[in-house]
Amino acid sequence: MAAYTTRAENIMRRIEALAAISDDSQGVTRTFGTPAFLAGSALVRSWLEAAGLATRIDGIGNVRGRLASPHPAAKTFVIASHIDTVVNAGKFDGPLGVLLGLDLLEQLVSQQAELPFHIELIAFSDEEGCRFHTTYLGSKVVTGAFDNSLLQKPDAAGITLADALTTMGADAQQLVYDAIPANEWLGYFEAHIEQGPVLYERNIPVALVTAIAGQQRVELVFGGMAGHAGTVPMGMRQDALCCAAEVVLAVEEFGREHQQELVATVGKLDIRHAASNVIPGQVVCTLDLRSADAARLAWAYQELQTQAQAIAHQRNITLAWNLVQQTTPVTCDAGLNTLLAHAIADSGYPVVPLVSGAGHDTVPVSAIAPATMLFVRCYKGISHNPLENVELPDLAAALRVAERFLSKLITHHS
Ligand code: HGY
Ligand code: MN
Ligand code: MN
Repeated sequence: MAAYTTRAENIMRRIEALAAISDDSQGVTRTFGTPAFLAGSALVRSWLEAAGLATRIDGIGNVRGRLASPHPAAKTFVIASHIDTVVNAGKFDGPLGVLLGLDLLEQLVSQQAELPFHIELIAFSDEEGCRFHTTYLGSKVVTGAFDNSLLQKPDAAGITLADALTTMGADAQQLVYDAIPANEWLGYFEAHIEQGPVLYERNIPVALVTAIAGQQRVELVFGGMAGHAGTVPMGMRQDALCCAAEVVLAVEEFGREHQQELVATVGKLDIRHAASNVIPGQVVCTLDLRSADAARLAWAYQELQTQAQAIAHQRNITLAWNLVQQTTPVTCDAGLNTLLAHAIADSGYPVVPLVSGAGHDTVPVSAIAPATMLFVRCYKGISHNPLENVELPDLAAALRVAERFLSKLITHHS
């Protein structure tokens, strides 16, 4: 275990070095295409190059490193996670999976292992979807699921994704060639922090992910009537913010009522042309709705839309309900999960099956390839927060399990 601890210390140093690159002097923020994002990508690429991998940055900004098998016709096994972050993020959400994967490949290179399949390590460029509110841009390109209409999506400043790619020096016309054809995929492995409290509560370092919840992300635009705060009588107002506030509380109430099967969150709220002496005329907010059960997710989506429209109607406010993106719940591959479960057990840990409430790049990948995920304990399950933390022994444990898993996979295919 001492060797794994030493290797884990090296991974930790890299996680810290990447976390030091941020668009925000206070916290960790590297959203898609920003200067910090580009600097972070360049650093990760330099590590992949130093490891001896054939590296490139593709048309959507993914950093990719390939370790070829001597058998050209072999399939490709992808080890990946993401290096973009939310705003004021933690250090581990994404980079842990990329840099743990890099360590695995460094070992294979140093052993001059003859691989029965190619391995591609990918640092995906936009899992969080913070800038353009569409997740998985990087993994959708690699899986051939990228929708070119996304290129016209504007960010908050009106810059389209196509413009952002041009600024990054990326080539949107190249995207179709950046996919790994479906028939060339052998499978996919992602190590990721749990971002939930189960492993912390049960004092267990790792878990096996069995499924990933589906998501519906919605933009709600409330239209009222801006007015003078000093002259419009209370009974004559069409206050878009008070309407949005009632809907936000209704979302919370609905989520609490059905908390066994779903979660519902309003994470962003923007008062357009806000001023303290103006009755809010337009308010835009987001809804993030998730469930591991596809039918219940669809039902909850309709229920909340009906409730929100009724509140708006009763307040004489218009409501535009714009679905921004949705993903159905996915299940991880039984065969790969069996191998991973054996690797966990052989490493001396209990095999804990967990459903992920968080989305991951595993979601688009699972549409075309067998995929499996290893969860790593994080402090109190806190994530999307600077308090996010992983202890060195848990990182060493995850590395040991992941290396056992990869070794089993190589043996299985040799
Ligand atoms: O929002 C999520 O589930 C992930 O962190 N992108
Ligand atoms: Mn993540
Ligand atoms: Mn995240």
